[in-house]
Amino acid sequence: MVDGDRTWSFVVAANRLPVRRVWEEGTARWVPSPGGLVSALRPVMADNPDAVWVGWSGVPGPGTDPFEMDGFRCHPVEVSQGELQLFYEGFSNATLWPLFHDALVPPEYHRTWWDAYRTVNHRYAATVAQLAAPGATVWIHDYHLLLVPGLLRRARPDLKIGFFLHIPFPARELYIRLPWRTEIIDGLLGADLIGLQTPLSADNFCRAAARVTGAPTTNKTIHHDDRTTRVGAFPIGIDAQRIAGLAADPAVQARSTEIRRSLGSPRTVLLGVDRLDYTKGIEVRLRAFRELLAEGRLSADHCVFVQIAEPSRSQVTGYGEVRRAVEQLVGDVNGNFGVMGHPVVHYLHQSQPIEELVAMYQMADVMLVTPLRDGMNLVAKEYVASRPDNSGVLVLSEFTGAAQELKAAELINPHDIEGLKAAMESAALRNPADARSAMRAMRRVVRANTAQRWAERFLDRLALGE
Ligand code: GDG
Repeated sequence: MVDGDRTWSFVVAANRLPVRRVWEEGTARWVPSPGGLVSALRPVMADNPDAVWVGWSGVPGPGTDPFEMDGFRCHPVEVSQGELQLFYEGFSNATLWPLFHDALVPPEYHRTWWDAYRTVNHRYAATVAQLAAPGATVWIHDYHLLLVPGLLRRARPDLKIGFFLHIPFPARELYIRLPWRTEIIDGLLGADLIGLQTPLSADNFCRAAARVTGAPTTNKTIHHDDRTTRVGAFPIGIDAQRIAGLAADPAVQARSTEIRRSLGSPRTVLLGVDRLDYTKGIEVRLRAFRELLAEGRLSADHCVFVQIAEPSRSQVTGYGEVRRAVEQLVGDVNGNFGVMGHPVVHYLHQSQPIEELVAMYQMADVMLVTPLRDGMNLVAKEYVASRPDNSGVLVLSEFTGAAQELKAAELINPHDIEGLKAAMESAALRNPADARSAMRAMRRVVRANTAQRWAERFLDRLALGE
């Protein structure tokens, strides 16, 4: 039990808590919710008696009392079923998500969604204001909570406020379509430090802020309302040690061998691992694969393509469509190129535990990460961290944050299908020795910029105040 009336010197606020509520045989319990953010913040949160995490439990309806789980002190925020539809599925995932990903599907603008977004952001800000000790540091995360820095600044001018955006910030010309563009920029400018995944996103944000507020922006600082907000690129990393540990685990290795055998021990395994999201470019890579098979440049006798598509946001516009398109392509490729008992594409629309993902990373010769737009893409980094023998080829979209760091990957433009096909073909036929130096270079990057380092760099800069 955690004392709900006490205050804390370090507060993290994110849409979700680091744990989620599950119901088994009529009883509810909390289970850890693995993910990049949780492992990044573990070193600065877990077992720090003065740190608390504010977020939603994942279950709509009345909140529960604060509690401690897996070393994290958690303070749940209530989100109702109606708010879930308007704030989460609506404004967060059908307005902001598509707009911030280059309007890959048309963003929808509804005033009722915006009202709910404001209400929920007010609730988060009020909760944090009540929990933060005098002069505390607060770190707010992602596009669900863009108004919280400003609301909090007004309520608690004494706080040090950091904000990190996990998704891209779009070009100014796109951003200014948003009917509430001024309110959102004002909200963000309540922070002392705003972190983005890439220098391009940081530039985009500064330009949008200058356009909307008319405030002078110099060298990644914005002066507005007698305050200065600093803006910087802080590319997120992964818990490389944990992934490497799993890759070295004999049980995971055995599973990897078993999966490959179950695929018919093909010469080349190509792999995609994504949330089933229209930003991830799953269709593009399937179409490229189909053409390579049709042109005889790759052969179904030697190649197998495995696509893991984690179910995601099935109620939101655009997600049903991408699922149907992907499943139709899988059926088409298998119908035309598979043989009885040996499909050429293996497709799972199921969530997989990280151990299973690492076993797949280990058995894949070619990893296909082809998003049309992605803030970072942790899957690319996890693949690299799972290849201790330096084998394997990463085909990586230029439009991911990861491409800024993993320059030795086989970089592709996912809009250029001929270029993508050429990269997939050469990756599938690559001499393993040629691939080794690229993988070695990428492994150095992934090991140097871990999630833990990312959190330290952000928090150090926030503490410095310059
Ligand atoms: C957003 C931004 C940014 C676990 N089980 C499955 C699964 N996981 C884990 C993966 C990986 C994570 O989920 C997915 O992270 P990504 O970065 O690839 O993608 P998003 O979910 O879109 O994350 C992104 C990230 O925030 C962090 O800042 O990099 O740009 O969009 O750790 O191991 N993943 C999949 N299936 C599973 O069953 N696909």
